[in-house]
Amino acid sequence: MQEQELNASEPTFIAMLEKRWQENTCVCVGLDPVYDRLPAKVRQDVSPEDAFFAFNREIINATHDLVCAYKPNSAFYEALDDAGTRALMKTVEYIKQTYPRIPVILDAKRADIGNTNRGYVESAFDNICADAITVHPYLGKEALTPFLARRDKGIIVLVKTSNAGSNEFQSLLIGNKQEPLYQVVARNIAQTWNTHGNCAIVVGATYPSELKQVRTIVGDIPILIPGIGAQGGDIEATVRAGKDSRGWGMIINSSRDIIYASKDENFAQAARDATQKLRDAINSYR
Ligand code: OMP
Repeated sequence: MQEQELNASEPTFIAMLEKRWQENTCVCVGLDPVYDRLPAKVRQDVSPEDAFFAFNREIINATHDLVCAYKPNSAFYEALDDAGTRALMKTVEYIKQTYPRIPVILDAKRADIGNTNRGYVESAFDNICADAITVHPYLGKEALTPFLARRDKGIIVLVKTSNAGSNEFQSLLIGNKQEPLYQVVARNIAQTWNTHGNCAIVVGATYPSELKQVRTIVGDIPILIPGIGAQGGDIEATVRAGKDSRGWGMIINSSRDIIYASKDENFAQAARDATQKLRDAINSYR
């Protein structure tokens, strides 16, 4: 596998993230638009593609100074077919051109055999131009090598997901030590996958005690934490369990609670208010 050389003039995903944390924000806004939920004003007289893009642009313009990252989830764009893919690409391009210091996480939860992963890598990083991608660990490090070789990008691996049924596999006790699988995944990432310092992991805010365990295992590796807001994760418990040794290290995502804070014409201002409230609450517990 050809290793990607670092371009000194282009900051890595992790470097971009560190800068945003220094600006006192751990909030990630999830750009997860659903056509029927968009304000009528945004949908009026335009194609679904333009409606998605206009909605995202308004949310981004209203929140850019408050966030450490944006996270579009590809499912919401794939649901619109080609038009959705174009809206996703326009959204990432808009962030890159207008707010180039804000990293974009493509939430696509990819991973296949190594050869196939080359296609995912090209799509996410060279076509869509995201700074990071979410992947699942099921096929192991060997298969993920095309992702891990991209030193410039963030490879964000699922460890303990926020959904109610995540225990089915992720908490199975395995090995001589009878450890939960998610802890073994976290340890492997910290000890053997992160040789280029480009890994991050995902732990849901709905599992604060697991989050605390994982933080102990992975040290200061960044943790993407979804599940605040619509899924009911508690902000105080999340921050106390998830912060790193410096008091940051978290990418705390909220999607629906922010982007649908209002369905009216004031939706962008409402998204800003919700983002600010979340940022301030997080900071009050750091
Ligand atoms: P809201 O529940 O609307 O805030 O959205 C959460 C976002 O985070 C969605 O895009 C989910 O797909 C994503 N997510 C989870 O909710 N749980 C996880 O365990 C992992 C993710 C993710 O990887 O971002």
